[in-house]
Amino acid sequence: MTKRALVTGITGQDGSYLAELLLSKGYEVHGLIRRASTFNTARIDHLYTDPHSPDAKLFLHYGDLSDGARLVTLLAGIDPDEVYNLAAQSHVRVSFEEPEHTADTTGSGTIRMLEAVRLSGIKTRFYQASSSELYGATPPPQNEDTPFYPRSPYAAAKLYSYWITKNYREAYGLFAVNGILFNHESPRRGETFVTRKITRAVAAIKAGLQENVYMGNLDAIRDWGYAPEYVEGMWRMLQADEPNDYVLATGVGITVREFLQIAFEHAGLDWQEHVLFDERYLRPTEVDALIGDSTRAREKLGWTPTVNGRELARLMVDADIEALRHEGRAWIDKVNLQSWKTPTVQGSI
Ligand code: NAP
Ligand code: G4F
Repeated sequence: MTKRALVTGITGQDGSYLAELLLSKGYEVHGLIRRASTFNTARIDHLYTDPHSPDAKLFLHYGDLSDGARLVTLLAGIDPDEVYNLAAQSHVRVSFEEPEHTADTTGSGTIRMLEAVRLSGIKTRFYQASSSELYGATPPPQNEDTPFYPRSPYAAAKLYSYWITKNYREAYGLFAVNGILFNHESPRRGETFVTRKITRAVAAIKAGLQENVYMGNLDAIRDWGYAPEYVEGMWRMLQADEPNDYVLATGVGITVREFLQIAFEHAGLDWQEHVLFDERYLRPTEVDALIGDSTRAREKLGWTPTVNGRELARLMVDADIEALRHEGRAWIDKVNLQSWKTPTVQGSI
């Protein structure tokens, strides 16, 4: 029997890798996408085939986590074996500027999905994209027993989602799990998250297209892993005999400063000659240090990460230098629209 999965957030970094993984395992994959005035499917275009073809395995459906009725209709129609709820306003800094929207999408969106599962009467397994941001001010190492202390509207919204997922597991016997994922990156990472912002800047500076990059707090420590390995962990959580919550992390924490240093050095550049400070990239409340202990996932799921932050910096610089070489003018134009060159173009992200 072909398994069916529904992925919300399929157009995002993780959604695209998860769709690839599920298709490679023979799943029929359904993705929720938002209607936009321009195409927003660049990360999954390579997976898409004409839905009229008998070989089609990937199907996209318009919808939004703010529209509960639509979610019920979709779930009832698709009747998936597995649901991966990855959709969210996922940017921490932006959540301070759009706290209400973040609460609606990143928080209430989860209860809409869970209610859609319950009201549609389907039998499915449910993955919730929880986050190491939940730990916030609690010092590392952090594991499943570490107390939460959220430090942003984003983290507070994810805290609600974490608990409501657990509640539906206990109240309704739903096979629902929280993946408490530490930061994970890739060449597909959104351009305004710090790793990608740095590696794109390195590529542009190396090519002589810009001189500087403006950054915020360089002292923050993050446990950066590789996104394709983390979506494998998500899938493993839904294959377990019993539902449980799991941390996914490498256990290696490095500062933003060290990531910068490695990324610039990899391209033969000195970061101190190109990095400037702009307070707009600071957060009203910062998360100083996240370093995860993923013993439970390693022991119970056999999940083992192989790429840490230092290796990622080099991998992502190589990918951005190659992308610039390959896409040429189009990539440069995209660079020019981003905030690091002309900080007035965009908001404080
Ligand atoms: P991402 O690249 O920002 O992708 C977010 C996805 O959510 C996009 O597909 C986006 O659609 C969709 N989305 C946003 N608002 C929506 C709405 N109202 N209705 C429907 N879809 C909506 O995020 P990611 O890095 O792949 O992360 C995936 C999930 O894991 C997120 O929930 C994130 O908070 C969580 N997480 C991420 C990390 C990490 O380090 N990456 C760590 C822990 C947890 P558009 O493409 O149309 O914008
Ligand atoms: O890359 P970031 O924006 O990621 P952050 O805030 O850690 O959140 C990411 O990981 C979470 C998991 O822990 C996810 F839940 C969330 O969805 C997202 O994927 O910032 C990382 C660090 C922060 O301490 C920030 O203050 O980098 C620091 N930073 C310094 N300068 C900067 C900048 N961050 C950004 N985005 N831009 C800067 O110029």
